[in-house]
Order: sequence, then structure tokens, then C-alpha cells
Amino acid sequence: MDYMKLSKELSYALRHAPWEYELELDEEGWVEMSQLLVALHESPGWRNVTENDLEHMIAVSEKKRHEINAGRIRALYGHSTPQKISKIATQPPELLYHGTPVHAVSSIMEHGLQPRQRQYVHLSADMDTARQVGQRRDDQPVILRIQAGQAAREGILFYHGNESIWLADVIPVRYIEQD
Ligand code: HQG
Repeated sequence: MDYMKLSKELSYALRHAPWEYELELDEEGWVEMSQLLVALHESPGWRNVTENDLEHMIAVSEKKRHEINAGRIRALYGHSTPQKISKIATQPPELLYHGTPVHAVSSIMEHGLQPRQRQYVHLSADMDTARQVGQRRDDQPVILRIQAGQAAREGILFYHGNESIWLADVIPVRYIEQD
């Protein structure tokens, strides 16, 4: 089984277009695993997918994009569905990072970090992760440093995505630093 392809299909269903699979995300983004499997089984490529396959897919993925709990499954970040997934705000590390293409920097330094097509701004816990995120769009991305601790103390809300990804609603310019 192509687990990377399965992961992409799941991200599409659980982050962006659950209605195409006749799924409805709950407030925290969960769907019943059984409903997801019924939906997947309708597509020729995924007729034989099992719960074990989904567990294996998560286990072998280099990024923790999805999580399974008590018979339900959800995407941990990346959502673009109209209904905003509710997350519990938590204190972030003092510094977070954001990798972005060179061409985006002047706009970011003018308007701050905005979620754009997604529900939340995505931040990285370390520079390596930020570099990898930025390299999706630019060979030599710019790594911005975010004064997350300070921002949180001044009322900006942060949410945990996974061990290397944090989310926020917006990051105003005054918390963004560029070397
Ligand atoms: C940029 C992937 C101009 C922002 C990744 C980014 C990540 C602005 C782009 C996750 C801006 C949005 C999310 C402003 C933000 N002016 N550009 N004011 N504010 N931007 O894909 O953070 O592999 O929605 O810098 O690895 O790149 O799919 O966000 O370049 O973790 O699991 O607007 O998606 O994870 O792009 O990536 P995205 P992102 P997966």
C-alpha cells in the first residue's frame, strides 16, 4: 500500500474537503474512523484500506499529521474548512520560527503573519523544521524568528499542533524578527 498517497488523501479529506467524502468534522476536527473507512472504500484505489493501515500510515509518516483516538481520527493542523477547528490555547516556547519564500518577506514584515488559505498561521518549533516548510516554495527560504513567549504574554493565542508545529491566529509584525 502507498502510505504516502493514503496520507495525502486523508489530509485532503480531513483538512480541506470532508464534504467530498460525506464526512462532517466535529468542533475539534474528529470524524468516526468507521465513517472514514466507508468513504475511502468507495474509491477504487482504497477499497481494502483497514484501520490497521491508517495506524501504520501514521506510524511510518515522518511528520505527525494525523491522530487516532477512541475510534476517531483527525488532522492535527493545516485545516482550510470554513468552520474553524477549535483548539485550546497554550503557552508556546519563548521562540518559534517560520520558513517562508523570499518574495513573501516584505509583505509579512508589513502585515504580519496571516493564515492565508488556512485557519491558522503555522509556526515551527525549530529552525530545521522551518527550513523544510519554507523549502516547499523556495530553495533558499527565509527563516523568521517569532518572539512567541512575549506575544503570548501580551495576549496573542498559540495552539499546539504536534511536537514541531505550533499554530496561531495571526502574528503581528512587532513579534517577527529577521536576521
Ligand atoms: C505566507 C505543511 C505574504 C506564509 C508545512 C506561507 C507546514 C504571507 C504562505 C504547514 C503572509 C501560506 C503550513 C503575508 C503568511 N504576506 N505571505 N502577510 N502571511 N504568508 O502552506 O506555513 O506537509 O498555508 O509565509 O510543512 O507554509 O502539509 O502555510 O508561505 O507545517 O503536513 O503564506 O503545511 O505541512 O502557506 O505551511 P501555507 P505554511 P504538511
